[in-house]
Amino acid sequence: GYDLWLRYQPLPEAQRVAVAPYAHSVVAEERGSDGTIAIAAGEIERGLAGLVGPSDEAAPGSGHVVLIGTAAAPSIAALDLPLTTLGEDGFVIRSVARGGKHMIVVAANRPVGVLYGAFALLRRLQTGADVTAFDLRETPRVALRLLNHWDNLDRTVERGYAGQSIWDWWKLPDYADPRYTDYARANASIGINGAVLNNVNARPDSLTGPWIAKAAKVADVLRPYGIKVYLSARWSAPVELNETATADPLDPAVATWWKAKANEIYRAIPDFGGFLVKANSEGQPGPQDYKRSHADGANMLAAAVAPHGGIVMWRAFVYSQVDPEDRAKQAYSEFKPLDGAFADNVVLQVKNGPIDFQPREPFHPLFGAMPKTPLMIEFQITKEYLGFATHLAYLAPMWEEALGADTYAKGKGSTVAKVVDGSLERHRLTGMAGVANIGSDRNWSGSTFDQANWYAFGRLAWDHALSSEAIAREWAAQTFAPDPAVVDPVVAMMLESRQAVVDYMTPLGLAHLMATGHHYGPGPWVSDLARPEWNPVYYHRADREGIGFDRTASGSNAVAQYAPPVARRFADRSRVGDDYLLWFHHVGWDERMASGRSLWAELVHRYDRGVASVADMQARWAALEPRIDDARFEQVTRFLAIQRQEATWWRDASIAYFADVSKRPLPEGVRPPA
Ligand code: GCW
Repeated sequence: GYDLWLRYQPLPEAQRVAVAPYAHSVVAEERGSDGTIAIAAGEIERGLAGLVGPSDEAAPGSGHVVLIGTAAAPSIAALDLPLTTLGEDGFVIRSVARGGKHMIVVAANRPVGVLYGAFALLRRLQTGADVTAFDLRETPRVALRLLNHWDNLDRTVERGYAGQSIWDWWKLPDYADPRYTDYARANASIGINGAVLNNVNARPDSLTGPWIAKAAKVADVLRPYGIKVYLSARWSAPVELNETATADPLDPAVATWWKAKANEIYRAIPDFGGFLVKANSEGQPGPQDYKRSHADGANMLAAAVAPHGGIVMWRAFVYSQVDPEDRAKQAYSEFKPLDGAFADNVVLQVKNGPIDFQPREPFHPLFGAMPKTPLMIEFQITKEYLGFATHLAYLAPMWEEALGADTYAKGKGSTVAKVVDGSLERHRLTGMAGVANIGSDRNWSGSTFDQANWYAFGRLAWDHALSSEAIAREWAAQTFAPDPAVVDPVVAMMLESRQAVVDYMTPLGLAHLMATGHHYGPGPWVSDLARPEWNPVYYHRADREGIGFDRTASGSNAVAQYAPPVARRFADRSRVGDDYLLWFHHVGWDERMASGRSLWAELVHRYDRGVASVADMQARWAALEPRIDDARFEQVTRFLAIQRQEATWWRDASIAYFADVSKRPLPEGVRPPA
């Protein structure tokens, strides 16, 4: 599992023979002068050697070559390729025939584009491309394609299920684990170009000299792969380090401190990306502690990094007692009035949904609501609320759903994706952030199938128009084998997996029913936590009559935060659809659903369906035994067994609880847990 999707196993015979003549003829004129080009050339050689294996056809002298480089390479310049429209990161791949000889050309404006092209070439070869027919042009849809590590300085990882942090802070900066290079390579292969190294629940120490030196060493390793380093900043750092008396953003001493701090960081890391900030949320300090706004805070930090070309990513994940009526409304209430108040190098980082990375949420109402402010989307790759590393849940369908949601901000077709990629309001500062699921486990992500979520995040950040199915197919072909007998069933499992989790954990628009703190396993009955919005009962609102959170005008009216056509649909019990029904409505247990069942019967049906999906995944996987190596086959088999048991636990515990609240009889076959 360590090799991820970069295994480069021998191709099927017919294709192997076609690719072999190129295997020893990579021409890269800038190889000696540019580290990134050298990496790209080396990657193609390594990849082709694996895909072709030892073979006669691979003997040098075939005359076929792979030619890579930027326009600074004479052979590339001579081809007169249309590079100008490729921007900073785009690339072209062309098959060119010259006198019976064939060339595959990978060209870009910058070396990193060539590196992306190299990985794209290898990916295409593993998914059946014809070597003589390349005519490909790709540019990424967003500028910032970032991983957010919630990694603490003691190497624990908040919501991490794949072992310790890969950043070995103790040995840095004197020793850089070779794993950092493998990390960079894997990320470059999917177009990731930035990493926030430390947790958004940040410590002040991470901004002190010794830690800056450690981050600088990591930055040195990641740089040739086109990956910039960013840091999470703790708002109160200057006070906690005893260097200022206050953290008030309008106090000149505070602004001066951050300027000096930025200068210090840029001396060590000249291409430092900037800061990520979680402020006034879940106990993190922030400008509101000084009666200043999020904009006051973000702009002060932005001024400190602006001279160096840095940015500030200010998170919109805030909730406190301000809006006790409905937590889902708070971010919009706080940020919407600040539209237009942020500096040019500030981008708001908004989670896909208004609560918190639930298995299914409607899109966040801030998307489309702040036209003057660039908005990044934040997804959680690590599966805090979807069964940690053991449950199989492929998340691309969830992200696809969020990106495809129509905000109607400028009429029909104003999708979240268009807000995020800047095309709706012509923003240039665009991006997607994914909370990493990477740790020091041998397989990086805690399970084989969780590698697919890392992969899919990168691919969607590169091109949100890719379908979750297409991404699953690529991943399965590279990770297991490019054989339909493997790819088809694996992809089928992946595509049903997320809905399965929704069904057995939070069906019909329910949310936040997980057990307290760790969020693993069911806890819909919990009602005694200090803050109302920490309790699952706050979210499901089940009583004798019905279940669901009324967010229409008769309730919290959260629907009013959406553009009118969306608000009308969500508020309309007959048009909202089953998936978001109980998110927006409190519905009587006996009311009829689209299926013709009563709500109670539908709820039970969904829980059952979720468990049945897991059984289905088990059967599909079992049939793959002859085609998958023992180690991975065995681990997935055992994890699916855990998932089956726990899906049943979720179903039985949830139904038993809701049966008790609603005073309905327990359906047959449901065993209330002890
Ligand atoms: O999902 C919640 C998590 C917290 C996390 C927070 C956030 C980093 O339970 O662990 O803190 O979101 O996104 O800030």
